[in-house]
Amino acid sequence: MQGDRQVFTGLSAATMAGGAAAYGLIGEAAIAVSDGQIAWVGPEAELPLDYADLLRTDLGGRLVTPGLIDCHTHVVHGGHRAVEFEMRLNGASYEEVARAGGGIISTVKATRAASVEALIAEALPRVDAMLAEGVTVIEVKSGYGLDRETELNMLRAARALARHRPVQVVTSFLGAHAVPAEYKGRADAYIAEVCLPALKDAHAEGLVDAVDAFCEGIAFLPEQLVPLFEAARGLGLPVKLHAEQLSNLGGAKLAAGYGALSADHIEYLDEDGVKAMAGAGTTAVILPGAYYTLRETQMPPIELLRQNNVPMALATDCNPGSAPMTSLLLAMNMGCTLFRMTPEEALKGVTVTAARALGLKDCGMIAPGMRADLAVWNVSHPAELAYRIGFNPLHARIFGGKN
Ligand code: DI6
Ligand code: FE
Repeated sequence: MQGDRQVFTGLSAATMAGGAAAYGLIGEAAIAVSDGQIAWVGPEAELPLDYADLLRTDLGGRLVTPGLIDCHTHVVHGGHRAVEFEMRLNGASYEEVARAGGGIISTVKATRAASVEALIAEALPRVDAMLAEGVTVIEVKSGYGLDRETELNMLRAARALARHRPVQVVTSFLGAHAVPAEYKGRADAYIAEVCLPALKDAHAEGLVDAVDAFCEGIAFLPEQLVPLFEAARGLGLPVKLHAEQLSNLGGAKLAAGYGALSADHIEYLDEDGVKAMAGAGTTAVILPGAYYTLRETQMPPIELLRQNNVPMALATDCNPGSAPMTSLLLAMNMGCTLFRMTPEEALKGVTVTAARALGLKDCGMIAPGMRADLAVWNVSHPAELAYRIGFNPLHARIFGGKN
């Protein structure tokens, strides 16, 4: 690294910081970095004298965006479900897969069997794939433990990722992801006896940044989540929700009532839910990788979200069941091709709006005072980032001013 204060020149900057130009684009720009933060950004010709003598790096005309933010992942988990994927493609029914020990329960088994060290080691290659595409912030959920100790271990592993790699990790407690076999048919008891005590302990250990849950017929009904959201409120933790993924149970509305940061998936969200989110300032997190993997046909209500000014983020949902995906660039492409989002909405969705979905105020834009998280791309136009399929044009990744 080249010192604490430096200037990048010879670049165009998709600042994502608003303004008249699409992408907040500034051509022939310069970015001054000081103490890990962005000190100045603007046309190179207007670089203030204060920065004129600093070490300069010419980026050869490349595009610079904020570092990308993957705001919804289950990147920490044990094992994989490729065999189940293969069984299904060979004609096995859902029941046969379940009888052979497949589904979410198989991931719970593998995750419970793994040590914290093993969970970290399994997650790191997936994290590396994300970082290789310019990701500088990753949200990581628990939710494959479904017992106190394993839920805490998943969050400990998530926190440790930020000690192994130059990346910010934001955690979500997802104890209410599924009802474990030992509580089958007793979801309320599971919440009271396992989820709430585990949340309290995880919070006391500093492991929780937000509380998430899966609101669905196969998981938890809205009224079953009230005690969890009340507990989150009591602890001063923000909430978010996997809502309206497979059916409309009014989850997004419940979450909005608690001032949720985000409602995620939302394929089956209706206008009522959109309006509730708009009123609460809740961000929509769009997850096209799960839609694709499940061969869903119900699209999230993109146009309604637009009309109601609900900001849309995009994420991988990286998980072993419905989205074995680590590419945020591919999520951008899918958001455009499958859901007709624009390339600018897609780039906002993995930068400024993703930061908002996580309640982060110091990243997601190239603007003074933001942490100097930057992605430098071998592309000339920002739309190229969502346009290409399976091609990674990253030239360099800078986290907190360091590459
Ligand atoms: N929604 C999903 O699509 C995943 N979890 C969730 O809440 C599925 C997780 C899995 O199958 O492992
Ligand atoms: Fe998810």
